[in-house]
Order: sequence, then C-alpha cells, then structure tokens
Amino acid sequence: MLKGFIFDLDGVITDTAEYHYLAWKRLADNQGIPFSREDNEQLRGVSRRESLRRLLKGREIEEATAQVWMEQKNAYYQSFLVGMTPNDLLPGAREFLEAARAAGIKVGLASASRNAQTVLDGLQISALFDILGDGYAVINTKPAVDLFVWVAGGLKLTVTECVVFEDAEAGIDGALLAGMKCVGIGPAERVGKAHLICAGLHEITVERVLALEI
Ligand code: B16
Ligand code: MG
Repeated sequence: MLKGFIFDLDGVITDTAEYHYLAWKRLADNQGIPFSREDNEQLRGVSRRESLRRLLKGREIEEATAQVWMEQKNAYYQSFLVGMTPNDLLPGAREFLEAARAAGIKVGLASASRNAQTVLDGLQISALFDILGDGYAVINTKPAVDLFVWVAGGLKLTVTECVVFEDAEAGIDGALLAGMKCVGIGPAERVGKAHLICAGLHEITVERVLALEI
C-alpha cells in the first residue's frame, strides 16, 4: 500500500533552476569558462560538487580552488533566495501537498540542495513536511538511492510504500533503483522512465498517484 510521498524540491515544488543557472553563469563568466543554458540542463538535480565537475567539462583545477569556487557560486545563489516568497511555488504545489496530507499520506522532502531549508522557509511550506532530507542528510547523492531510503526510513515506511516526485533523470534513476514508484515531472525525453509523467503537480491528483500501486 502506498503511504508516503517524497518530493524533490527544485523543479517540482519551486523552480530554483534559474537561480542556480544565474549563479553558475556568474562564476563561469568570472573564470572565462563558456557556460550556456543548455549546459545548465546537465546540472539538473545533481549535487553542487558534481555540478562544478560538469561545468568544468574536463578542465582541471586544484581542490582548494574548487572549494572557493563552490562557495562563491553558493553565495551568488543565496543572494537570490533572499527574495523568495510563496509566490515562487510552482502551480498546484501547495494544493497537492495539502491534499496528500488530508488523505493521511506521510510527506517527505528529498532534495540534493544544502539550501533546501532556506527555500522551504521562503515558500512558507516547512510545516507541510514530516521529514526534510537535504544535501546534508547523506554522502552519496542522486542517482544513488541513499537520500530516498533515508527519507523513507524517517517516515517509518518501507521503500515500496513510497512514491517519489522528481524532475531530474538522476533523481528518477535513484528512485527506481530504490524500488519506489516514481512520478516524473517534465518532458518525456528527461523523465520518461518514471511510472507516471506530467508537466507539474497541478496536472495530477492524489488519487491518480495512489492508483499506481494497482
Ligand atoms: P545546493 P533538487 C538540486 O536541487 C538542484 O536541482 C541542483 O541544480 C543543485 O546543484 C543541487 O540541488 C545542490 O544544491 O548547491 O543548493 O546544495 O532538485 O535536488 O531539489
Ligand atoms: Mg529537482
């Protein structure tokens, strides 16, 4: 029986991808590294460390420099988060979370971001989550199963009792590997491996997701 919904943050609840892009772009421009919006798509859902590796496209830098660059990017990113409000929720997000809770479903967050708590606070939806799994929760980030299993355990559910909502291929791969049902948010080329595909939470209902177990 499906008893828990586990949500990714960026791309599912809110669209912070643009802020991540602007922050990486500023760092890349400072360092003279070409970086386009298309390149940014490769960073969707992966950790800050992996994002830097992909941005560098094989360029080699010292570890100390990598740490400084990630701190710079994060400072740029955090400057965008200051202005976040409930207006930055994606369509249907709050309504879907509330409907899930009203149906007795346990609700968890599984985000690769170390800024997830700040984003939830800006969106004013922290109280809608029973557990927060973020970039501090586990070492192995998506596509590893670790974060999803950590959140399921926190909800006191087995993996087969959980459904993951994800916009990134890395997240969908991790959820499927964990043995969870998965709702993919975005185009089929990106989320086609999910059990159910939609453009956003505004397009689906709790009942339709619960029917995935049949
Ligand atoms: P931070 P999600 C991910 O969030 C973003 O999609 C990804 O672009 C970012 O690199 C990652 O968080 C780490 O974020 O630098 O804030 O720790 O989609 O897993 O909610
Ligand atoms: Mg995401």
